[in-house]
Amino acid sequence: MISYDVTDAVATVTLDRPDAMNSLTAEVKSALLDALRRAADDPEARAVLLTGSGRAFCAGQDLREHAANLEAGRGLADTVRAHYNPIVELITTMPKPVVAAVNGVAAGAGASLAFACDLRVASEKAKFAMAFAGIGLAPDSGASWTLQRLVGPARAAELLLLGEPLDAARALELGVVTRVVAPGDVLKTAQELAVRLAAGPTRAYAATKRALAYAAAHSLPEALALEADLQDECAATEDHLGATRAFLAKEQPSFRGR
Ligand code: T3D
Repeated sequence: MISYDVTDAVATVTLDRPDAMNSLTAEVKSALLDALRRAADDPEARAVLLTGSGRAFCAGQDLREHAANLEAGRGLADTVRAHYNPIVELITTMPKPVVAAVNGVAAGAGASLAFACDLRVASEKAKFAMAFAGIGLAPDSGASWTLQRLVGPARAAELLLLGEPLDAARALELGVVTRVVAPGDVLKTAQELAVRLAAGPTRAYAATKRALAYAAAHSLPEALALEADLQDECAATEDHLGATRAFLAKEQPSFRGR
């Protein structure tokens, strides 16, 4: 259901349930959380790639399991708190960059997963479907937070209330995705981006993620204070010293993530 592989310092986590468009059962969500925890803790991995197998990235909640829960009187079976929230918190806070290779449709919580990543490479055939309202639900898995930061509050309201799918070209225009490429090039392009990030200053990237998340919900003086602390931390890294020396020697820096 979920595969995990580390190559060239990139941990690739693949949703592997193509017959159901990689939709998310409780079992898949637990396995996804485990794989993301493994990637976050893996000293061999300095960047993470999240993708789906087959023609979809992820169709969101498995609606067959969801219907069974509703019919049995279990409601949502607490999956938002137990699964979706920790998955999204982990993607957004893990101290390494996470790239989504959006190989096909990303719907509901599947779109939210892509929005939670730091960068998104999409297939020309991908689309983002804010499918929540279509089945009488409100956004979850962070879409209320991430989407408006990507496109602004007015567009986020439009996308979430009207639920009209966003094709890849429009997603690029609105800044939802970093790059749009031919379907056969999605994984390769996302891997190249992830490999590039994995060869970068991992601790500075971690600090950048923290600074961006913090600044989104704090005042300028508070953001400045955290920037100063994080810059002290970065300044004490081997990578910073090495890159500064490399600059002065007119050489390319070589980052080790330390
Ligand atoms: O506990 C909670 O539920 C709370 C959390 C909620 C978070 C959410 O994610 S809510 C949103 C849930 N997702 C959706 O509403 C999306 C439903 N799917 C679709 O709208 C469409 O299937 C797609 C836009 C994703 C793709 O459309 P299309 O035309 O390319 O494919 P299709 O023919 O509709 O689907 C192909 C198969 O995948 C089909 O199965 P079949 O008939 O071949 O056996 C379809 O039922 C299945 N499938 C697609 N999405 C889901 C799914 N099966 C289970 N769950 C799905 N989400």
